[in-house]
Amino acid sequence: MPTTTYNRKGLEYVLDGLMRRYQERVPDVMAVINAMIGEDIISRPGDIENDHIAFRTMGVPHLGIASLEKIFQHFGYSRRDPYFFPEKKLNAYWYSPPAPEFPRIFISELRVPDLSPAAQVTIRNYTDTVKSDPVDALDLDQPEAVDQFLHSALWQTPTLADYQSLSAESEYAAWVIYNRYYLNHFTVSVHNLPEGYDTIAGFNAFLERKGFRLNDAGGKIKTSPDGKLSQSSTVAGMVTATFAGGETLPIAGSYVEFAERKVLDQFSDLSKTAIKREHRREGFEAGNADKIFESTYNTQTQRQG
Ligand code: OOG
Ligand code: NI
Repeated sequence: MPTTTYNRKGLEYVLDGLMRRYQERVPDVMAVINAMIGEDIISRPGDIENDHIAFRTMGVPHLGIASLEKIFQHFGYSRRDPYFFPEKKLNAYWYSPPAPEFPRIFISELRVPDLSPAAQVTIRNYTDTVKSDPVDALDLDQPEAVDQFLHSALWQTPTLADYQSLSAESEYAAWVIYNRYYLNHFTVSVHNLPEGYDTIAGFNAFLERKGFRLNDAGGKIKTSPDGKLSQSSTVAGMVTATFAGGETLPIAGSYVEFAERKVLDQFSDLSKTAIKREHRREGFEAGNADKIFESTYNTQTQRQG
């Protein structure tokens, strides 16, 4: 790992700002944390290891991954492996943090040119007002400015009709046109939790006992082919969206994810206390991610039972 110099305080400020808005919008965040405290799994919210956070973006000129990634690269993050989701028409990368106490970041992007001409026009009607990369105009050494940027509108509030027509073709497109850079999820690392809660199977059982609804696309546990990365997630709660004409509609907001990274075979003889992040399975898995995206899709949010 190269040594990087980065603004640690600034990064903490930006991540705290993201988490604060996310907690306010997503009741499941505090509900999960409080359930963990109530069950003595942790004693305070700060005990949770955040495996990663995730953003969604529009792949159009001046926006998308190429724009948003610059913020996190400035704070010492490094771009890692690419992922491609042909059916959902998405690209993604993950980013490793400058120090292991910070979360990884997963940024995806809608492949707008792959959509129908009509959907492209609808999206470009909003995003074409952005004439240059807004991140280039930001002073990245001012964490307050970055925090503001991540929570302000990049384009006009969509109309209900545009939201609905986009949603019919790409639920991801509809999610981004309304929700923008709001945090899509944070992720509780389960492998360092007390026994019984330190596997996705055990943690899911706890969550369901507490009444949380889990995304069941591809099964409630998504596991990589190497068997070393297992993930699950809640179904996104609904937020009341207010559209350009003043109409309101409950739409999918954000969700909470859970991840278990197993120790790599070459470190299998390490004692439990010697195991650090670098000894565990890194990165992401396209097959898992493909199903996790559906945490905000109608097939999950409108599911009965
Ligand atoms: C991201 C879905 C993928 C993961 O950990 O693989 C993901 C999203 O829903 O935007 O988070
Ligand atoms: Ni994730």
